[in-house]
Amino acid sequence: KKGSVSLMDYKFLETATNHFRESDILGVGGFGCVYKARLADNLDAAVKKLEGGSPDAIKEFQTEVDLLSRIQHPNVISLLGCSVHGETRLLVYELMQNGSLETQLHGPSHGSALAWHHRMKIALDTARGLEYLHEHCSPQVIHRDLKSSNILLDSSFNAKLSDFGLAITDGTQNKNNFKLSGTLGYVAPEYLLDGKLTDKSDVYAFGVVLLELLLGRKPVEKLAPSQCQSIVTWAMPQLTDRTKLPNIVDPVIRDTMDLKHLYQVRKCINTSSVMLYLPTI
Ligand code: ACK
Repeated sequence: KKGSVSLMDYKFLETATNHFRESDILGVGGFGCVYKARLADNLDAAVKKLEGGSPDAIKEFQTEVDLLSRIQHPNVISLLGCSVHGETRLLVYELMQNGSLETQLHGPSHGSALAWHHRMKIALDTARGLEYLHEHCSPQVIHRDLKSSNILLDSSFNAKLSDFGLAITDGTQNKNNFKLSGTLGYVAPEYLLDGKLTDKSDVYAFGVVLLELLLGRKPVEKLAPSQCQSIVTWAMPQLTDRTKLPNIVDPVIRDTMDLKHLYQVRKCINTSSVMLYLPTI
Protein backbone atom coordinates (compact mmCIF):
# COMPACT_ATOMS: atom_id res chain seq x y z
CA LYS A 1 0.00 0.00 0.00
CA LYS A 2 1.16 3.52 -0.77
CA GLY A 3 3.03 5.03 2.14
CA SER A 4 3.80 1.74 3.83
CA VAL A 5 6.46 0.43 1.47
CA SER A 6 9.20 -1.32 3.38
CA LEU A 7 12.45 -2.66 2.01
CA MET A 8 12.30 -5.61 4.40
CA ASP A 9 8.69 -6.62 4.13
CA TYR A 10 9.08 -10.40 4.47
CA LYS A 11 5.40 -10.94 5.07
CA PHE A 12 4.54 -9.24 1.82
CA LEU A 13 6.92 -11.54 -0.06
CA GLU A 14 5.00 -14.59 1.16
CA THR A 15 1.76 -12.99 0.05
CA ALA A 16 3.14 -11.79 -3.28
CA THR A 17 4.77 -15.09 -4.27
CA ASN A 18 1.47 -16.83 -3.63
CA HIS A 19 -0.19 -14.61 -6.17
CA PHE A 20 1.89 -14.93 -9.28
CA ARG A 21 3.06 -17.84 -11.33
CA GLU A 22 6.33 -17.81 -13.20
CA SER A 23 4.36 -18.85 -16.31
CA ASP A 24 2.37 -15.57 -16.24
CA ILE A 25 5.24 -13.61 -17.69
CA LEU A 26 4.53 -10.13 -19.06
CA GLY A 27 8.00 -9.49 -20.37
CA VAL A 28 11.69 -9.33 -19.63
CA GLY A 29 13.33 -6.02 -18.81
CA GLY A 30 16.94 -5.07 -18.18
CA PHE A 31 16.26 -5.48 -14.47
CA GLY A 32 14.58 -8.90 -14.55
CA CYS A 33 11.35 -10.68 -15.42
CA VAL A 34 7.95 -9.05 -14.98
CA TYR A 35 5.00 -11.27 -14.05
CA LYS A 36 1.27 -10.73 -13.91
CA ALA A 37 -0.09 -11.19 -10.40
CA ARG A 38 -3.48 -11.19 -8.74
CA LEU A 39 -3.32 -9.79 -5.24
CA ALA A 40 -5.53 -10.99 -2.41
CA ASP A 41 -8.12 -8.28 -2.88
CA ASN A 42 -8.63 -9.21 -6.55
CA LEU A 43 -6.36 -6.40 -7.60
CA ASP A 44 -4.26 -7.20 -10.67
CA ALA A 45 -0.63 -6.21 -10.44
CA ALA A 46 2.71 -6.56 -12.17
CA VAL A 47 5.61 -8.05 -10.21
CA LYS A 48 9.18 -7.34 -11.20
CA LYS A 49 11.60 -9.91 -9.86
CA LEU A 50 15.32 -9.46 -9.37
CA GLU A 51 17.20 -12.63 -8.44
CA GLY A 52 20.68 -11.94 -7.09
CA GLY A 53 21.79 -9.04 -9.21
CA SER A 54 24.86 -6.88 -9.57
CA PRO A 55 25.56 -4.07 -7.06
CA ASP A 56 24.28 -1.64 -9.73
CA ALA A 57 21.01 -3.56 -10.10
CA ILE A 58 20.52 -3.61 -6.33
CA LYS A 59 21.17 0.13 -6.18
CA GLU A 60 18.60 0.67 -8.93
CA PHE A 61 16.09 -1.41 -6.95
CA GLN A 62 16.68 0.76 -3.91
CA THR A 63 16.42 4.02 -5.86
CA GLU A 64 13.15 2.83 -7.39
CA VAL A 65 11.69 2.01 -3.95
CA ASP A 66 12.95 5.18 -2.24
CA LEU A 67 11.59 7.38 -4.99
CA LEU A 68 8.30 5.74 -5.90
CA SER A 69 7.26 5.35 -2.28
CA ARG A 70 7.24 9.11 -1.83
CA ILE A 71 5.94 10.45 -5.15
CA GLN A 72 2.47 10.06 -6.61
CA HIS A 73 0.96 11.31 -9.85
CA PRO A 74 -1.57 9.99 -12.42
CA ASN A 75 1.24 9.84 -15.01
CA VAL A 76 3.77 8.06 -12.83
CA ILE A 77 3.52 4.30 -12.19
CA SER A 78 2.27 3.35 -8.72
CA LEU A 79 4.44 1.06 -6.64
CA LEU A 80 2.09 -1.06 -4.52
CA GLY A 81 4.77 -2.82 -2.52
CA CYS A 82 8.16 -4.43 -2.49
CA SER A 83 10.16 -6.99 -0.64
CA VAL A 84 13.63 -8.32 -0.07
CA HIS A 85 14.09 -11.92 0.93
CA GLY A 86 17.63 -13.21 0.73
CA GLU A 87 18.69 -12.67 -2.87
CA THR A 88 15.14 -12.24 -4.16
CA ARG A 89 13.84 -8.73 -4.61
CA LEU A 90 10.31 -8.00 -5.73
CA LEU A 91 8.66 -4.80 -6.87
CA VAL A 92 4.88 -4.84 -7.16
CA TYR A 93 3.26 -2.25 -9.44
CA GLU A 94 -0.20 -1.44 -10.69
CA LEU A 95 -0.86 -3.50 -13.82
CA MET A 96 -0.57 -1.61 -17.09
CA GLN A 97 -2.67 -3.74 -19.44
CA ASN A 98 -1.29 -2.33 -22.69
CA GLY A 99 2.37 -2.82 -21.80
CA SER A 100 4.99 -0.34 -22.93
CA LEU A 101 4.82 2.27 -25.66
CA GLU A 102 7.81 0.57 -27.25
CA THR A 103 5.92 -2.70 -27.66
CA GLN A 104 2.87 -0.84 -28.97
CA LEU A 105 4.94 1.00 -31.56
CA HIS A 106 7.59 -1.50 -32.50
CA GLY A 107 6.29 -4.84 -31.23
CA PRO A 108 4.94 -7.75 -33.27
CA SER A 109 1.42 -6.26 -33.46
CA HIS A 110 2.81 -3.24 -35.41
CA GLY A 111 2.82 0.40 -34.44
CA SER A 112 0.49 1.57 -37.18
CA ALA A 113 -2.32 0.12 -35.03
CA LEU A 114 -1.83 2.77 -32.38
CA ALA A 115 -4.48 5.41 -33.10
CA TRP A 116 -3.40 9.03 -33.55
CA HIS A 117 -5.58 10.29 -30.73
CA HIS A 118 -3.86 7.78 -28.45
CA ARG A 119 -0.45 8.97 -29.61
CA MET A 120 -1.38 12.57 -28.89
CA LYS A 121 -2.65 11.68 -25.43
CA ILE A 122 0.47 9.59 -24.70
CA ALA A 123 2.65 12.60 -25.60
CA LEU A 124 0.58 14.82 -23.30
CA ASP A 125 0.60 12.30 -20.44
CA THR A 126 4.36 11.90 -20.73
CA ALA A 127 4.82 15.68 -20.65
CA ARG A 128 2.57 15.89 -17.57
CA GLY A 129 4.56 13.16 -15.82
CA LEU A 130 7.81 14.98 -16.61
CA GLU A 131 6.39 18.32 -15.53
CA TYR A 132 5.48 16.76 -12.20
CA LEU A 133 9.00 15.36 -11.70
CA HIS A 134 10.72 18.58 -12.75
CA GLU A 135 8.45 21.27 -11.36
CA HIS A 136 6.48 19.81 -8.47
CA CYS A 137 8.73 17.27 -6.76
CA SER A 138 10.97 18.55 -4.04
CA PRO A 139 13.79 17.81 -4.45
CA GLN A 140 13.47 17.81 -8.22
CA VAL A 141 13.59 14.41 -9.94
CA ILE A 142 15.52 13.86 -13.18
CA HIS A 143 14.42 10.53 -14.66
CA ARG A 144 17.59 10.01 -16.72
CA ASP A 145 16.28 7.07 -18.72
CA LEU A 146 13.13 8.26 -20.43
CA LYS A 147 12.37 6.12 -23.49
CA SER A 148 9.41 4.37 -25.07
CA SER A 149 10.01 1.12 -23.15
CA ASN A 150 9.70 3.07 -19.87
CA ILE A 151 6.35 4.60 -20.78
CA LEU A 152 3.60 2.16 -19.77
CA LEU A 153 0.00 2.19 -20.99
CA ASP A 154 -3.08 1.16 -19.04
CA SER A 155 -6.27 -0.35 -20.51
CA SER A 156 -7.39 3.09 -21.77
CA PHE A 157 -3.92 3.97 -23.11
CA ASN A 158 -3.23 6.45 -20.33
CA ALA A 159 0.56 6.75 -20.14
CA LYS A 160 2.66 6.55 -16.99
CA LEU A 161 6.38 6.93 -16.51
CA SER A 162 8.18 3.92 -15.05
CA ASP A 163 11.64 2.62 -14.24
CA PHE A 164 13.14 5.15 -11.86
CA GLY A 165 16.24 3.10 -11.05
CA LEU A 166 18.57 5.65 -12.65
CA ALA A 167 16.74 8.73 -11.43
CA ILE A 168 18.63 11.57 -9.75
CA THR A 169 17.14 13.65 -6.98
CA ASP A 170 20.01 15.83 -5.84
CA GLY A 171 19.92 18.17 -8.82
CA THR A 172 23.30 17.47 -10.27
CA GLN A 173 25.49 14.46 -10.51
CA ASN A 174 28.79 14.54 -8.70
CA LYS A 175 31.38 14.97 -11.43
CA ASN A 176 33.90 12.92 -9.45
CA ASN A 177 31.87 9.76 -9.56
CA PHE A 178 30.32 10.50 -12.91
CA LYS A 179 29.02 7.48 -14.73
CA LEU A 180 27.18 7.83 -18.00
CA SER A 181 23.72 6.36 -17.63
CA GLY A 182 20.85 6.23 -20.03
CA THR A 183 20.03 4.65 -23.35
CA LEU A 184 21.64 5.00 -26.74
CA GLY A 185 19.68 7.37 -28.93
CA TYR A 186 17.87 9.08 -26.05
CA VAL A 187 20.87 10.60 -24.26
CA ALA A 188 21.18 14.39 -24.59
CA PRO A 189 24.39 15.49 -26.38
CA GLU A 190 25.54 17.83 -23.61
CA TYR A 191 25.23 15.02 -21.07
CA LEU A 192 26.96 12.55 -23.33
CA LEU A 193 29.89 14.79 -24.16
CA ASP A 194 30.22 16.97 -21.10
CA GLY A 195 28.42 15.17 -18.28
CA LYS A 196 26.06 18.12 -17.95
CA LEU A 197 22.89 16.65 -16.50
CA THR A 198 19.80 18.80 -16.00
CA ASP A 199 16.04 18.38 -16.33
CA LYS A 200 16.59 19.33 -19.99
CA SER A 201 18.26 15.93 -20.48
CA ASP A 202 14.83 14.39 -19.90
CA VAL A 203 13.31 16.96 -22.26
CA TYR A 204 15.72 15.85 -25.01
CA ALA A 205 14.69 12.22 -24.46
CA PHE A 206 11.05 13.35 -24.57
CA GLY A 207 11.78 14.88 -27.99
CA VAL A 208 13.06 11.50 -29.19
CA VAL A 209 9.87 9.86 -27.87
CA LEU A 210 7.81 12.44 -29.80
CA LEU A 211 9.70 11.49 -32.96
CA GLU A 212 8.95 7.84 -32.26
CA LEU A 213 5.26 8.63 -31.85
CA LEU A 214 5.28 10.59 -35.12
CA LEU A 215 7.36 8.20 -37.19
CA GLY A 216 6.07 4.96 -35.70
CA ARG A 217 9.62 3.66 -35.64
CA LYS A 218 12.80 4.15 -33.67
CA PRO A 219 14.45 7.40 -34.73
CA VAL A 220 17.88 5.91 -34.18
CA GLU A 221 18.56 2.57 -35.76
CA LYS A 222 21.33 0.33 -34.60
CA LEU A 223 24.41 0.76 -36.75
CA ALA A 224 25.77 -2.19 -38.66
CA PRO A 225 29.16 -3.43 -37.33
CA SER A 226 30.87 -2.14 -40.49
CA GLN A 227 29.46 1.36 -39.89
CA CYS A 228 30.62 1.26 -36.26
CA GLN A 229 34.07 0.20 -37.39
CA SER A 230 34.43 3.09 -39.82
CA ILE A 231 33.26 5.57 -37.19
CA VAL A 232 35.80 4.28 -34.69
CA THR A 233 38.55 4.43 -37.30
CA TRP A 234 37.55 7.99 -38.14
CA ALA A 235 37.47 9.01 -34.46
CA MET A 236 40.62 7.28 -33.24
CA PRO A 237 43.16 9.98 -34.27
CA GLN A 238 41.30 12.43 -32.02
CA LEU A 239 42.05 10.18 -29.10
CA THR A 240 45.83 10.56 -29.29
CA ASP A 241 45.47 13.66 -27.14
CA ARG A 242 44.05 12.07 -24.03
CA THR A 243 43.09 15.35 -22.43
CA LYS A 244 40.60 15.83 -25.22
CA LEU A 245 38.70 12.72 -24.33
CA PRO A 246 35.16 13.62 -23.51
CA ASN A 247 34.32 13.86 -19.84
CA ILE A 248 32.18 10.79 -20.17
CA VAL A 249 35.35 8.81 -19.60
CA ASP A 250 36.26 8.78 -15.94
CA PRO A 251 39.37 11.01 -15.38
CA VAL A 252 41.27 8.18 -13.72
CA ILE A 253 40.64 5.95 -16.69
CA ARG A 254 41.54 8.78 -19.05
CA ASP A 255 45.01 9.15 -17.55
CA THR A 256 45.80 5.48 -17.35
CA MET A 257 43.97 4.35 -20.43
CA ASP A 258 44.95 0.96 -21.72
CA LEU A 259 43.39 -1.59 -24.02
CA LYS A 260 41.01 -2.73 -21.34
CA HIS A 261 39.48 0.73 -21.32
CA LEU A 262 39.54 1.21 -25.04
CA TYR A 263 36.29 -0.69 -25.27
CA GLN A 264 34.65 1.84 -22.99
CA VAL A 265 36.00 4.69 -25.09
CA ARG A 266 34.85 3.03 -28.27
CA LYS A 267 31.44 2.57 -26.80
CA CYS A 268 31.33 6.28 -26.01
CA ILE A 269 32.48 7.25 -29.48
CA ASN A 270 29.96 4.97 -31.11
CA THR A 271 27.28 6.44 -28.92
CA SER A 272 28.13 10.05 -29.64
CA SER A 273 28.52 9.34 -33.35
CA VAL A 274 25.15 7.69 -33.45
CA MET A 275 23.72 10.96 -32.17
CA LEU A 276 24.80 12.54 -35.45
CA TYR A 277 22.38 10.26 -37.21
CA LEU A 278 19.38 11.91 -35.59
CA PRO A 279 19.03 14.96 -37.87
CA THR A 280 18.95 12.77 -40.98
CA ILE A 281 15.29 11.90 -40.33
O1 ACK B 1 6.49 -3.89 -23.42
P1 ACK B 1 5.91 -4.79 -22.44
O2 ACK B 1 4.74 -5.61 -22.76
O3 ACK B 1 5.66 -3.97 -21.09
O4 ACK B 1 7.09 -5.68 -21.85
C1 ACK B 1 7.75 -5.03 -20.83
C2 ACK B 1 8.19 -6.00 -19.78
O5 ACK B 1 7.25 -5.95 -18.72
C3 ACK B 1 9.58 -5.69 -19.20
O6 ACK B 1 9.62 -4.41 -18.68
C4 ACK B 1 6.20 -5.09 -19.05
N1 ACK B 1 5.82 -4.34 -17.86
C5 ACK B 1 6.64 -3.68 -17.01
N2 ACK B 1 5.94 -3.12 -16.01
C6 ACK B 1 4.63 -3.42 -16.24
C7 ACK B 1 3.41 -3.10 -15.58
N3 ACK B 1 3.40 -2.37 -14.46
N4 ACK B 1 2.27 -3.60 -16.10
C8 ACK B 1 2.29 -4.33 -17.24
N5 ACK B 1 3.41 -4.66 -17.91
C9 ACK B 1 4.56 -4.21 -17.42
C10 ACK B 1 6.70 -4.18 -20.15
